[in-house]
Amino acid sequence: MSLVVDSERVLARDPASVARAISLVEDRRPEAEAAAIELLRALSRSGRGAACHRVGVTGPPGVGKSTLVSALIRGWRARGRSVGVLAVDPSSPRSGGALLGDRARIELDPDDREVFVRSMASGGQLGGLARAAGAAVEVLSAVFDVVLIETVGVGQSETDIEHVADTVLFVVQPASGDVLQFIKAGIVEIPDVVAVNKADLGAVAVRAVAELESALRLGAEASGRAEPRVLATSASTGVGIGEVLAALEAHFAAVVAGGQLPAVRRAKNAAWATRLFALRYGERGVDQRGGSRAVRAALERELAGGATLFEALASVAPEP
Ligand SMILES: Nc1nc2c(ncn2[C@@H]2O[C@H](COP(=O)(O)OP(=O)(O)O)[C@@H](O)[C@H]2O)c(=O)[nH]1
Ligand SMILES: [Mg+2]
Repeated sequence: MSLVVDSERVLARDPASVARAISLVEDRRPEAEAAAIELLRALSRSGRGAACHRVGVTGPPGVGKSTLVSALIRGWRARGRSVGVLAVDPSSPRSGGALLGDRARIELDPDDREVFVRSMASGGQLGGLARAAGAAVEVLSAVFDVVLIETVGVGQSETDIEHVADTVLFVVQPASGDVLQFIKAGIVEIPDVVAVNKADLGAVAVRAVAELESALRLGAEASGRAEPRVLATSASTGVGIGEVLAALEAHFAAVVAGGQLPAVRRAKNAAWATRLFALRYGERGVDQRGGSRAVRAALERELAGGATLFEALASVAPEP
């Protein structure tokens, strides 16, 4: 495969070019990294990623994330917005539910060029997000109005999503112990919106909404963060989808209106870059660059100077 991807064709939403762009940022060979940096720089010059709304969708396996994502895609398409989806599949075979890719192929219009769905293996990485997910999100952000990132969240490990998303939607299902697990695992500080899916299961869903609301209220009081909306949904019948969509958009609109978006994204990028640095160079690499805080400060400087994620990592790399 040629390593050159035409950024103009990516920006024009040519599906094959978008797919190749993501393959390029996933490619770990050094020569691919140079081409990926080139491409990300060209996409970033377009300035198009600035207005994109990046939505992370996470939660335990089998709760209906993919079904909900399909419904959200249809909702945004009905509003004339283009949607790129990155579904990060767990490498573990012990997962419930179908892969979004398969579902989307069945339920969405295959000729609609304004929707793009891509799966990525998480490689068993802690946090469930693939190593290349941040760069893939950068690619999709330059191309689509909305980017959805679906990841499987299992307990405490699922915190990386907030570094690549502007808005985090947490999905749970009633009567599965999810609610309790959610509270115990300290995930209460991550979501901006919570969907209690499978509300068609009845009273048990109503109870789960109430329990979550009180837990999240306490969490918000403790952390000073805004209290997330909790909404009952039935992704398979479409109940509550419009409300979730509105809540996601309201969260993003508030961040944009407050003028915090550029600063929030810079901080998230720096946190994500620091995670990637540690994954790539290990504890020894971090120590060699003066510890985690120094690494983060150096990466922050690079990113503030306009470097892409990969460029920042390359400039801060430890001596071989
Ligand atoms: N009863 C009910 N089942 C649902 C609902 N949403 C999804 N499901 C089912 O739950 C299973 C897992 O859904 P999926 O979207 O693959 O879950 P994921 O693993 O979280 O992505 C599938 O059999 C879905 O048909 C819902 O709102 N109500
Ligand atoms: Mg899924």
